[in-house]
Amino acid sequence: MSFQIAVGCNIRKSPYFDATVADGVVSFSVYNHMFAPSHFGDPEGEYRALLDKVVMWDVSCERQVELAGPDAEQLMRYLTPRDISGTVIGQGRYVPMCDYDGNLINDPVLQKLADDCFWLSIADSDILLWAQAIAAERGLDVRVTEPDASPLGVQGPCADDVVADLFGDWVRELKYFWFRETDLDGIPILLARSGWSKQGGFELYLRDARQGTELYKRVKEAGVQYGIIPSAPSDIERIESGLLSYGADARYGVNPFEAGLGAFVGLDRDDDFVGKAALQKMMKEGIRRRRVGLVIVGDKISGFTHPHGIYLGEDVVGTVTEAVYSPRLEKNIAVALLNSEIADDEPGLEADIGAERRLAWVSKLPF
Ligand code: THG
Repeated sequence: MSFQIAVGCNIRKSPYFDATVADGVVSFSVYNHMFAPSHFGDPEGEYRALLDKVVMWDVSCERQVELAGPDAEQLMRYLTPRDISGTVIGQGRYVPMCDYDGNLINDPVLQKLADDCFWLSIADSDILLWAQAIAAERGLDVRVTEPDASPLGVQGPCADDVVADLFGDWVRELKYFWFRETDLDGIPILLARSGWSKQGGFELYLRDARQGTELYKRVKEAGVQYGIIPSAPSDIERIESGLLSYGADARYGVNPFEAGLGAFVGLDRDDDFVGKAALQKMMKEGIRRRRVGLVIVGDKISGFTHPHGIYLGEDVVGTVTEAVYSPRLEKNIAVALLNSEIADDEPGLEADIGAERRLAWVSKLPF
């Protein structure tokens, strides 16, 4: 393709924007109305560094939505089908969100900062407006705002060493999705054990956008001895690991059962939440399709830019939502939404990969 996206004022820039440009970012995507690095020129090398060493990535586009005030918890409970009771201050939770028809509209990570203050670290959709409207229409006493908080990810087997060198050995004890408010020589940070890979690591939520370049530099310097390189969330690793990419694998019209997030839907909750009646009905009626992994035969696939069909003969029986070549598995792997009546061992499936159809079979997620 021979076009570019203009770097204009209508799309927001991360506090790490200048630092990633200086570091040689080659490609951005747009996520939550913000430029988000997608690679630094060598996606496969970046993937290897994530598996073998450590990478850092700007995920400032995972914007925060803050719910603060006496009714914050009530609003939080209403916004997600997940039962969040028992969540304590300092703890995070994965909390998919639905619309009133039971469709998935986001899959944020919730963080409880205080009894009356929650953050939602959102995927790519406008939850700030949604939550503001629901709070106002329900007459709740809660302020819904975007705080000054921008996650910088440090992921990979050496992530603990890098982050411990910066903050101290206490970080090694932090449990998955738990966090602590701290600082790095005066740079205010919420430090969480989290991140969009299965290689382990942390996210440093910078709480002063003016200090993005400085924080980026400090993390990089601490990582040098461990071989850190700049990167971005890896499509290859996230597909191998079966992590959902809201926006790519599901956008409007996919429900959490289809998306494989049924475990996070608390249908037996006593209290009401957005989408409850619709989700109960879906549970009763069963789902039409489900998210699966696919192995696609043949040469290395590259550059999957939009969803394609899955065929059984001439019938379209699903959609491939993203496909990559996995160097670890030495196979083309994909995420797909497959019609429920197709069995896991169906031998005749073909995936459209753009220029041709190729034989494909279902594989469990994670690969
Ligand atoms: N960082 C931050 N916020 C985010 C993302 C991020 N918000 C949106 C999106 N990415 C959230 N997506 C996921 C998806 C899966 C997981 C975490 C974030 C995950 N899931 C565990 C798993 O699949 O095994 C299960 C979690 C659980 O059991 O509670 O880790 O990258 N800041």
